[in-house]
Amino acid sequence: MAMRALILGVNGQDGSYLSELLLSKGYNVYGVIRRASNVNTQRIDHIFEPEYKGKLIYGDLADGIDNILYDVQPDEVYNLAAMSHVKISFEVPVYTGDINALGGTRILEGIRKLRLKCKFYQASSSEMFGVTPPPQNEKSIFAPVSPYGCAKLYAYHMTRAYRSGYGMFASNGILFNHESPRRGVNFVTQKIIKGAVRISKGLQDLLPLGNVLAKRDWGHSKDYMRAIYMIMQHDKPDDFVVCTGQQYTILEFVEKVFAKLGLEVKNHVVYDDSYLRPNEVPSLLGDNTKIRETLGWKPEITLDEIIDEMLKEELSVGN
Ligand code: NAP
Ligand code: G4F
Repeated sequence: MAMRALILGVNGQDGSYLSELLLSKGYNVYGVIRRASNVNTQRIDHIFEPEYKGKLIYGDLADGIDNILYDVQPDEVYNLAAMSHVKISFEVPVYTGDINALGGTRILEGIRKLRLKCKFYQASSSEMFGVTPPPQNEKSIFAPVSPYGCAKLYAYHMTRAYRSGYGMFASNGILFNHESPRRGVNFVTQKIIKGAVRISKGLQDLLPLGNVLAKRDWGHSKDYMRAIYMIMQHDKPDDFVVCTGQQYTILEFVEKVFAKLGLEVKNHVVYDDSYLRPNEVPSLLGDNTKIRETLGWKPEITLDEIIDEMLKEELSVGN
């Protein structure tokens, strides 16, 4: 019988790539979407229409999803749902805690109460390392400095607590930043790509950015969804850092994009302090030794290839 996967956050960047991966492996994929006042399934319409339409179920982590768990009876549950923007988490810290911290607990508790035998994956984040100096790995100290990072750390520890306390197959992937053409528009990579393309087409002159000296370890969402699938197929539940081990500043990312379009950074990029956060995570650079040696995973898509793919997609759409 086909395996049944339930994805929370199915219409997000990662949920869309994970759906494609699991369907290619013969899974029955069910996804939870929130009611929105406008269409919010653009990333997955090509996947779930028309034959999978019935497998998108309305739900919200604010509410709990026991009824969905009961109806779907999944073999694997992937919790990718979150208020995923770090800067915005400072504006809505309580809501961020409700969804990103307690949301995961609601799922874990639902699985436990319903006595389901399913595996559980929690989308943990390198933002949990906060101000801990790089390189960061599974043994590094967690020192989050944002409501987002603090909430994610709560869910990380609850996942471990349900694993040790109830013997559940519950694993964390601690993923560093990952991007793609499906990345949300207000994350820095997509903002730079869209801005640069608009500048190259004469539709915009300036690109305002905040702290361009922050450093990130960027991979591709597709590579990282392959990693979390491998984490879930491991012979035991465990926690893994997923990263490339390569680091760039935001400015270096801008320079790469602008060079590919023949643009001069100094003519267009301006500093705007409204994009600063109350606390910054200055330097993320992961060490992926554990997942490479234990599961044989390694990233396959380079940052230049990510930029090329994002640019190609952006240049192909009208602005
Ligand atoms: P994303 O594109 O922002 O997707 C987030 C998903 O969560 C969306 O489907 C969103 O639905 C859903 N969601 C938000 N609030 C919800 C709620 N209350 N109930 C149910 N669903 C809700 O984020 P992503 O980049 O795919 O990231 C996936 C997960 O990995 C997130 O948990 C994120 O925090 C984590 N993560 C991401 C990265 C990264 O670099 N991308 C790194 C580490 C960890 P709507 O469309 O309705 O908002
Ligand atoms: O693209 P960002 O908003 O991503 P951030 O804050 O690193 O968070 C992302 O990665 C986390 C993993 O570490 C995920 F858990 C989280 O869900 C999300 O996917 O910002 C990257 C950097 C920051 O240092 C920020 O201060 O870019 C800097 N930045 C400079 N100017 C900007 C801007 N960020 C945004 N979003 N917009 C700017 O104009």
